[in-house]
Amino acid sequence: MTKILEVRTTPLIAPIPRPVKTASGVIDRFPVVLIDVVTDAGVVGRAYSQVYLPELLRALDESVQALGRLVAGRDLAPRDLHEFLLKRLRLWGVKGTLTAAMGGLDMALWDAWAKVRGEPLYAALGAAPRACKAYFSVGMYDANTVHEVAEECVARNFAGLKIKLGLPTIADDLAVVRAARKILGDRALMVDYNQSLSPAEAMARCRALDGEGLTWIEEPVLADDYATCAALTEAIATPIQIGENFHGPDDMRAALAARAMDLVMPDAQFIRGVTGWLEAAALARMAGMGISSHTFVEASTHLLCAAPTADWLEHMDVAGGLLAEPFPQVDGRFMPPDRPGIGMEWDEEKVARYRVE
Ligand code: SMN
Ligand code: MG
Repeated sequence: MTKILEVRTTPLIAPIPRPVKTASGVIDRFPVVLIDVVTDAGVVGRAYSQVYLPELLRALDESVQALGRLVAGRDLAPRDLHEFLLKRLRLWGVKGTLTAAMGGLDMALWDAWAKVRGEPLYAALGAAPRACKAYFSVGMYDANTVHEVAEECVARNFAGLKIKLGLPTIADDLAVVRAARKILGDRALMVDYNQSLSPAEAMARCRALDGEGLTWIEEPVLADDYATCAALTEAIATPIQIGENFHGPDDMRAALAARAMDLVMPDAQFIRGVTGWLEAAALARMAGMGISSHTFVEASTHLLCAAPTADWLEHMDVAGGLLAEPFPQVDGRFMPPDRPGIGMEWDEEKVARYRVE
C-alpha cells in the first residue's frame, strides 16, 4: 500500500478576474492554501483550500499542516483517513476553518489515489467523463452595469449567469434582474443573496422575484436557518438553492429533513472533500434533488460526473490564475481533463509571485 510521507502547504493570495461583491462582503483577492500530499510512490497529490478573508489565511494554512501531521506515515486510503480524522477530532469537532482544511486535504488525498492508479479522478470514482453545463458566476451589479457581465456570459457561451442581489430596495433587485434578462434571452439566470436578508425581507423579495423566470434564488437567509428556507420553499415557485455552507454531509441531511431547499450545491471543501461529496451526492439522489457545485471548478468537473442528479457547475475562477493549464471550456461546458487525478498542475512562477511568507 502506498504511504503518505508528508503534507506540504503553500499559502498565497490568488489573483481573480474581478472582485466578487456580495451582500455580505467583498472578495477582491482569493486567499488559497495549495496542498501537496507527498507519497512513497513518487506521486504528489495536489489540491487546495480557500478562505474568504486574508486575515484567516494563516489559520487555514496551520490547520492543513496540523491535519497533515496526523496522516503522515499512514496508508494512502482516502476513505479510511477520512474516518480516522473524524474520530481523532471528535472531541474538538470539525467545523469552520478545520472543515475547509479537511476538505482540501481530502481532495489532495484522492488526487494522489487516482494518480497512483494512473486514472483521472472521475475514473477512480467509477464514473464516465461528461461535459457539465456551467453558469458564469459573478458578484453584485446594478441595472446600469450588469450588461458588462451578461454580455461576457453570452460571448463565452455559458448556459447561464448568476448575479448577487441584496441591493437597497426590491425595485433595484428587480431592475438588475430585468436588465440582465434583456441580454441573456432564454439562458438561465440565477440570483444569490448570500444570507443577507431577514426572514420577512426574504419573503417579500422572493415573492417579488417569483415571476421573473429565475432558475433559483440562493441563500436568501442565514445558511442554517432551515425553518425560514422551508417556509420560502413552500411559499414561492422559484426553486430555493442552498448548500455551499453545509459543513459536512450531516448538515445536508438535517436540511433535507427540514425540507429547506429545492436544490443543493455543496462546496467541495466544506462538504469535506471528495469523500463528503460522494455522501452528499447519494443523499441528493435519494431525495431526487439536483446537485450543483460551488467554486472549486477543477475538482467539480470530476465530482459532478460521479453525481447521479448532477445539475450545474458554477464557474467562478479562483485558482485558474495559478494553473499551468486552465481547464478547457468547450461550447460553454467543462469536461474533466483526461489526465491522472484532478489534473491540476501549478505554474511555479505564478505560485512564487503570489505566495505569502
Ligand atoms: C460565493 C461566496 C463566497 C465565495 C465565492 C462565492 C457565492 C457563490 O455564494 O455562490 O458563488
Ligand atoms: Mg452562493
